[in-house]
Amino acid sequence: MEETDITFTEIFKNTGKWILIGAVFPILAIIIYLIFFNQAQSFTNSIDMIFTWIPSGEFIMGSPPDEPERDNDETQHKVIISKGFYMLTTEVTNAQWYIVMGDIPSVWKQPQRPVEGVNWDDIQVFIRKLNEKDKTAIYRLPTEAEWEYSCRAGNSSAWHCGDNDEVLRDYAWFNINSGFQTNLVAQKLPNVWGLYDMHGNVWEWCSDTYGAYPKGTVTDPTGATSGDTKVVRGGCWLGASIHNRSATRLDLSTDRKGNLSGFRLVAER
Ligand SMILES: [Ca+2]
Ligand SMILES: [Ca+2]
Repeated sequence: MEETDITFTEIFKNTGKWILIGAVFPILAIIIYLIFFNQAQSFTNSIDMIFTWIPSGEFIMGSPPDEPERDNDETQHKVIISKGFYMLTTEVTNAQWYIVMGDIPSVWKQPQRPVEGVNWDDIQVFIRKLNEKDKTAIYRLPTEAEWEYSCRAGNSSAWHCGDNDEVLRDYAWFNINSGFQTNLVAQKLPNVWGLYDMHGNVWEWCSDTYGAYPKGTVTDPTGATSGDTKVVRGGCWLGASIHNRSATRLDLSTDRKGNLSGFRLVAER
């Protein structure tokens, strides 16, 4: 018995060494891949928010002079988005707001409808609390440029799905099809980057102070340096298709709330 035990131990020592070497190399390879090559395409945080990766790039922000019903605050200029980021694939829902804030301020309170009845100041409180609660990422409102870049997803037409507002009905809730209320998020088709309801359902607050666009090319713009109002984007359930265009800009004071506006988040990690 004694001899057998010793022999077994010897064998284990030898093979164990090779098992160890065999195991270390794949683990090293995986670590190197994760550090240098992998940017996860999406992630879900602790309150079931699904974020998708938006790559860095550049685009023409604003609308061309011949776009029907455009506004004069949409002057085209080139914007460079120097860093990729994660964008929430849906508007923040009542369920997600409730988990963080403990109330549902919306007129339409179903869990999977977008939260509305929240102003820019309320959203700052939500973001601070979410950042305390969930350490998966750092959360903030998108800049107006990040919002339009994400909405267009490489498209320069009036809506991310083209210039025909008949087609828009498959992608957005607006006055033609909303039933004059918010609708559950992510029921319509997403844009090519996987984002739902960028047009319609609820207006989406951005971080920027509203002002005239800069002239010429800008990198990672963050809005006007002074002003009393913040930007909302994308239109809502009440608006006509022309008010839901990719380039449409509206501004509201930070304490303004109503059942037309909600928000989505950017995550950095
Ligand atoms: Ca929306
Ligand atoms: Ca405008």
